[in-house]
Amino acid sequence: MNIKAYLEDQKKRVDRFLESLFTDRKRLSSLTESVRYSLLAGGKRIRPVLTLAACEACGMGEEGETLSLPVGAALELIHTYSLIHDDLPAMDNDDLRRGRPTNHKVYGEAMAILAGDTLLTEAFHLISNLKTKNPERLLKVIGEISQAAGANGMAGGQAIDLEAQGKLLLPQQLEQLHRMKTGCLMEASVVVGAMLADADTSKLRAIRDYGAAIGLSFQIADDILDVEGGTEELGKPAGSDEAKSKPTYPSILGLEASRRLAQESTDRALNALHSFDERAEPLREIARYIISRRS
Ligand code: GRG
Repeated sequence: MNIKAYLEDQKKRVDRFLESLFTDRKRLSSLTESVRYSLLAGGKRIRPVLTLAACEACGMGEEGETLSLPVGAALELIHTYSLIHDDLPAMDNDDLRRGRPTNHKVYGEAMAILAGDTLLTEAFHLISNLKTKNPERLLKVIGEISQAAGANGMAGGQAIDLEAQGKLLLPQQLEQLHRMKTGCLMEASVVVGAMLADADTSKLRAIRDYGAAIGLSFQIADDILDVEGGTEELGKPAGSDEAKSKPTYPSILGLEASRRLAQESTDRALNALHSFDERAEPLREIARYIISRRS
């Protein structure tokens, strides 16, 4: 399959859906402007695409077809909130994101905080508003995503990351940090796709293993790109991890060992899908793409 064309098509579907959000004329304000500024600034849309691909791999199901796109979009809202808050002066203090000035550089810190709060909150509203014959399943989806974004996931990982700056971490500690900060939301992206397709326990387990493994390889690839990529390709300043004394895979293991670890993690992701048929091909290709991407 042509993974580039697949990713491009799915990204377009996601972008169209995201375009339709925060457009209520009565509620248009500088807050919604600032939300749309970051939400529609581009981005690979990898989390919603993972939701769509996992749903497809598990057979889509009656409601998977209609619900996987809005649920995937909700994950992109949460991801965008995390980027806006991550860029704030109190956190990473970055000026550039997705190739444009960061949200707080354009709208000010207070509005950027509110834009993040809005995106996180509205993500759950979006899911809770979906029409379903199986509300219990949607509750499970909400549970999965909220756990991945909260203290045991992304926010908790970000807290550990802040405290780790300038410190030497063991490889296991680095893995735990990244598992929480980046991996949990990526894992949730595929798990909710599988839930919406009514996957059985063994399929759900396999999809979760796949998600955990690509979450790790995504982060290692991100660390390597920060060393090797250019600012234009990345849409954010290259070399910023080192400049901020952040512990990263290349700084702890070296570049070669980091590449090996990313490949091993990709192999684990592919192994997790061994019992899936050709409908899992997009997931397999995404796993390969994650470690070969340039942005
Ligand atoms: C503020 C609670 C809170 C959390 C922030 C995700 C995160 C936690 C910070 C982002 C810092 C960062 C660059 C992490 C590395 C991995 C990562 C999430 C990269 C950005 O995601 P992509 O590559 O970005 O999917 P696009 O722009 O394509 O959406």
